Formats: sequence, C-alpha cells, structure tokens
Amino acid sequence: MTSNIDYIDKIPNNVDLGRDRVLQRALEHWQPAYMGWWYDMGPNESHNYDVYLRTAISVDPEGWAIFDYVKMPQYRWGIFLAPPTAGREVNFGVNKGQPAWQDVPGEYRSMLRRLIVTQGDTEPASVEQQRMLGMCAPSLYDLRNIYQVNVEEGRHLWAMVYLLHRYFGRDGREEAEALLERRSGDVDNPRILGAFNEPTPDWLAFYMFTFFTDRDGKFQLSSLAESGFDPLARTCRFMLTEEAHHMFVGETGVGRIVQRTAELMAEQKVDDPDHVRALGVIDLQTIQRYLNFHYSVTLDLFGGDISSNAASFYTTGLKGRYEETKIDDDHALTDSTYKVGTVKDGRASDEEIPALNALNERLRDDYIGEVQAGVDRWNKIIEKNGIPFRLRLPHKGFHRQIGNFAGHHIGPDGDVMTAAAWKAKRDEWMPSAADYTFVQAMMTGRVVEPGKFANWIAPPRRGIHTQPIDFEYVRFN
Ligand code: BYC
Repeated sequence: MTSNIDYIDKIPNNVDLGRDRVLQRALEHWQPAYMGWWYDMGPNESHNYDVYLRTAISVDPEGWAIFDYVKMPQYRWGIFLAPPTAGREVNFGVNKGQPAWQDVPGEYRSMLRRLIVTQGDTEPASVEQQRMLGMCAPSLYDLRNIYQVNVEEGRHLWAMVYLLHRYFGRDGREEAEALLERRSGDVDNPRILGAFNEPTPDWLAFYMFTFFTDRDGKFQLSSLAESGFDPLARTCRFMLTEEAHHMFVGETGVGRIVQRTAELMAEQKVDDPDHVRALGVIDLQTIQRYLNFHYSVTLDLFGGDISSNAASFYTTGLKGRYEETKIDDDHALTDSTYKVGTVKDGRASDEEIPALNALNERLRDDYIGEVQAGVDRWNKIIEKNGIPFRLRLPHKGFHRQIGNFAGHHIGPDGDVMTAAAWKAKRDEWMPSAADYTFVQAMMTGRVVEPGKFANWIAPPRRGIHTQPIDFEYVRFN
C-alpha cells in the first residue's frame, strides 16, 4: 500500500491517479519501458547532467512551473489536464449541443484512438531525431533549451499514453507499448508521419524543425483541444502551454543565426555565399534551402487537401478547426465550400470543394499565415543590417509528397515542371549533401563555457527565466 502511494508520488498528476488501481498498475507497467526508451533514445550522454529545467507543477496559468537543476532521467514526467469547463458541450458536427463526452463514444472509438496514437507518435519521434545534437550545442543556453524541449516532448507522450491507458483498455495499452517501439527513420518500424522520419542532423535543422514542425503541433493540438471528447481537449489545452516555448526556441534560433550572418555580411561587406561561408557563418542561401525543406515536409503533416478522414473527425465532433468556438458560422459546414490547391491543365491553381472535405487544407492555411509572420520577422533582422536578401516561403505545392500536389514537380514560384527540370534545380532549392557537410563541419564540438556562443549564432537577448545569459544552464558533472 505504502509503496503504491510512493509510486503515485513519482507520477505527478491532477487526475486522481491514486484512486484508480487498474490505471495505476497499467502506468506502473509502462513507466519502466518509457525509462528504458529514454535511456536508449533520449539525449545522448546526458543522463548525469544537471540541467536548469522548467517542470510543470500545476495547471494554474499563474505559476504553473518551477525552474531548477534536474537530472533528466529524474524529470517529473506527469499527467496534467487543464481544469474542466463546467457545462462544456460538443461544439461542432452532428453531435453539436450534446454534453462533451467524458468517456469514449463507442462508435467513434477506433477513429479517436487513431488520432491519439498519431499525435502521441510524434512526441518520442522528435526526441529520437534530436538525440545527437547536444554533442555540438552552440552554447549552454541552447543546450538547455534542446533538453527542455526533449523532456517536454516526453511529457506529451505521457499525456497521450494516459488517454490510451485510461480510456482504451487492452488495445490502448498495446498502442502505448508500440509508441515506444517505433523508431524515427527505421525502415522496418518507422514513425507514422513523414516529417518524423527525417533526420535532424544539425542545429539549423533543429531550429527550423522547432519553428515549422512544432508549429504543426500547435495547430493540431489546438484542433484537438476543440474535441468533444473532453479528456483529450483538456490534455491538449495544457500541452499547448508547454508548446509555446518550443516555437520560441525555433524562431529565435533561426533569427539568431540570420542575425549573426547578416551582421558579419554588413561588417565585412560581403555577399557572395562562398565568402560568407569563409567567415564561419551560414550563408542566407543555405538558410533559405533549409527553410524550403522544413516548410514543405511540414505542410505534408496536415494530410491530404481533400480528406474524408478529416471530414469524419469533424462531423463526429472529435477534431475541430483552429479556434473553432471563435468562428461565427453553423459549425456543421454542410453547405459551404473551401478552396484547395491543385494542378489543372499543367498549372498550379485552386478548386472549390465541400468545406468538410477541405479541413486539412484550411488548417494548413491557418498555419501558413502564422509562419509567414515569423519569416517577416527574420527578414526585418536582415533588412536592419542593410542586406538586400529576403527569405521567403516557397509555393504551397513545392516539394510535396501528400495531397493534390504530390507527384507533381513544382518549383518555389509555383511553376509546374518536368521531373528532369526540377531535378536539375534541386540543389538550388533544397539543402544538398554538400550543404549538410558544410553546416555540420561548423558544428563540431560543443561550446561549454557559460556566456560563450559558437561563431555562427548571435547570443539571445536575454537568459532563461530570470537568469543571465552567462548562467551555467547545464552542469556536466
Ligand atoms: N506522412 O486522409 P488523409 C506535433 C496518411 S505535430 C505519412 O489526408 P488525414 C509535434 C494518413 O494517416 C502534430 N502519412 O489524412 C511536432 C492516412 O493514412 P491511412 C501531430 C500521412 O487522416 C514537433 C492517409 O495518408 N498531430 O505534435 O486527414 C515535435 C490519407 O491521408 C501523412 C497530428 O497530426 C504524412 N505527412 O490527416 C513534436 C494530429 N499525412 O489512414 C510533436 C493527429 C497523411 O490511409 N492526426 N498521411 O492509412 C491527424 O489529425 C491526421 O492523422 C493527419 C492526417 C492530419 C496527420
């Protein structure tokens, strides 16, 4: 009895875990497997470091987290749901107006499980993708940030595993095990979605990933936070609190790389990419190619432009639109249409389709709006340094593997091309093997002196929480 209570203390939660013995046993069984996964696939060689981390301790928006040194394997991964909203209803689809479900509606069980598994699968995948990057961190500040992102992705996995265990019985437990068995990039047992099987080989890729791909996380979690299945909605609402920092890491990370490059270009009066590289920084053209890659693989994560799955998720009330309850319409979408991109007569164009089938595209468009604003902020940094170059988002159809544009060869300006013509331009548009070699050569070894930064990145404007930039964010022991 006592040891059980101790054990529960090890899983911080606000779901009354101690009162549900079956769930408690299921999570007790899963937890060592999770720790095994963390030791194998979590950040390389990091287990004994003391890291200045944020840990969630409450769901109160005021003071929900504490900051302190933690050894990552001792991070208090827990289960947090945002507080319930009294009288909450299903807010869209055919079940609109019913009380929000506190249990899984039988007829939607497999659809809901699939959504939760797909969401859950991305969390450990990203940790696997990033596991070697600590070895070449540009500063202690950045090293701490990647570790923060990693432990929180671990917690987000816990969040989905809680739902699987609590609401899906035996098959939920099997899915939870499988989440620890798939591996990013593994040919035999890969992660579910494309972008989560791509390598994240260097810090520019990491920052692009946290800017672009974590933001898909934001938009998907926001849609799931609208779910009529209340436990999923509440889980996602709290996950979004943590997600904001990941996108901050991405936006400021790319921004600091851009800033360092632009500053040196202005100071040394160079603009030829080879000359810029000779200064030991990443040329803006290479940054653009990374942007093209990460943007396009992330657009694919939103799924097909025309999706009957998305229509079913919506109609049933399981997955809403971004900020569903703030939208002023019938929340049924049976009579409206929406424009999706397509290729017609050899040209990229739009077609109107029933709005219900276009929900992936609509969410993708919401996402693109936010991404564009971030790119504009990076361009301000370049402009401030008097450099005429501007970063830009390629056409929506560029380098797509999923949806209407898949199978076509579309350039960054939206030109539909032959495969051969596209291939001839590929290395102008996407990072080449030589680009990766160049970037990685710059990132050998990590910078461990507090307050020092690698040459290719500008320091941040301020430190973490209330600490100075030269704080010892990681102690290696
Ligand atoms: N790669 O009907 P369709 C995050 C599959 S990121 C491979 O268009 P649907 C995070 C699809 O599964 C957010 N396969 O798809 C970020 C389907 O397969 P089946 C993750 C793909 O279902 C950074 C078939 O193609 N959360 O949190 O409408 C770090 C037909 O597709 C892909 C979610 O995604 C792809 N890119 O939409 C850490 C939310 N796209 O059934 C974390 C949950 C599609 O024919 N998931 N397919 O075998 C969903 O809402 C939907 O599953 C999707 C796909 C939006 C992903």
